[in-house]
Amino acid sequence: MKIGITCYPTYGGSGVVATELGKELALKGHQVHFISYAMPFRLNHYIKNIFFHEVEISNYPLFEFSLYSLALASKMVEVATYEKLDLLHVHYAIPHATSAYLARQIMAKEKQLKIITTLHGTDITLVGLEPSFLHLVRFSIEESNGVTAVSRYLKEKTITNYHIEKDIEVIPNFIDCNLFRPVDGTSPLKHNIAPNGEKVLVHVSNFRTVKRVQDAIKVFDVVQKSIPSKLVLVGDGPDRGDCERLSRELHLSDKVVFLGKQEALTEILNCSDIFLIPSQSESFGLSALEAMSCGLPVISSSVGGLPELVVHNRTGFIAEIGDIERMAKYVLDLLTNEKKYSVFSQNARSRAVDFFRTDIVIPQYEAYYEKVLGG
Ligand code: GMT
Repeated sequence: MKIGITCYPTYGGSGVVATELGKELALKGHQVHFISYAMPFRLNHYIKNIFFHEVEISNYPLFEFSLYSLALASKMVEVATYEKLDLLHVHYAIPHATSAYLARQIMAKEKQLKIITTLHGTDITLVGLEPSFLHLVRFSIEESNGVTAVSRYLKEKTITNYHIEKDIEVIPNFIDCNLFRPVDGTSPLKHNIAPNGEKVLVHVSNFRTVKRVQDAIKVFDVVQKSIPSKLVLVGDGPDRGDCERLSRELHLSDKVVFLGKQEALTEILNCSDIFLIPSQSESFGLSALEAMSCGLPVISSSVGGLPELVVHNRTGFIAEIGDIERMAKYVLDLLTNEKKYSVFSQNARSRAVDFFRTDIVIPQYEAYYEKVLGG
């Protein structure tokens, strides 16, 4: 198949999923054309069957506000026409699904371009609900030829929030279990972070308010009072300054390590013992899946799609949003019981391998493409 993929190219789960999907499809012989304003960050080397088409944005003085959605639609038309695309698969509804709809309308006389929209999270649960976007998002979803959501939770939310009548297919996020895997032995990074054999808690996110990174710091504060430990925070975003301030206020500056955006995630995860994801909203929790695949038990909040990923009392623990004491208790429970920790660690890895492995999930997308193209 010839597939056009549009996503946000910067750090963020939806871009990661879209890029990894494109890479896997290309490996299977499909031709994949990424259409976005920049090269997706995980596409950092040449890969056979993958092409990138940059959306150029005109900065004519009259256009005080960027016309990205329109420029994207134009590029979609151009690529779909000249590369003879079978379908456009857009990730994150706003504005990608709307641009794709426009592209399809422009091409309607020459070609029946099919559009698949994958819903990821805040496009449905937060941004899309803003009055200025609600009608647009609803329309763009209804007009897509196919719609997928990354969890059952997100599917239900979409149906209730937008009164969607269209059928939505749940296709979960996936993980390359050969890349994200437990690695034995101590790395120089581990020695650097925890020179005295401290336990390591880790959190990875884009530091937006919905991630509640401050809760991770507060959980760690309780934990470090009982056992020698460190907290590694990976990523960057709007709440980072507040998190740094909180660490200083709690006198944790020498125990909380801010690593910023990192690409060597597997190495960092393999230096860590427990993954924290105390989010206020999380439609899936790809970062938690990456950690589980490396054998890390996950302590999460009970929101969104997290309970579809984390199995309470088996691969980790789930607590109410903001219940710092309980989350800390769960962390301590695992870190002070080696046998239990090891069982949870193996369970976490098995769950990633048994349910979310790339070669289980990618065929679901291929089958869905076939279905939409045949429909
Ligand atoms: O919706 C967002 O916050 C953005 C999006 C992203 O680009 O990071 O994240 C969402 O998509 C990920 C990939 O499907 C999911 O793993 C995240 O749970 C989801 N984020 C939220 O729901 C907050």
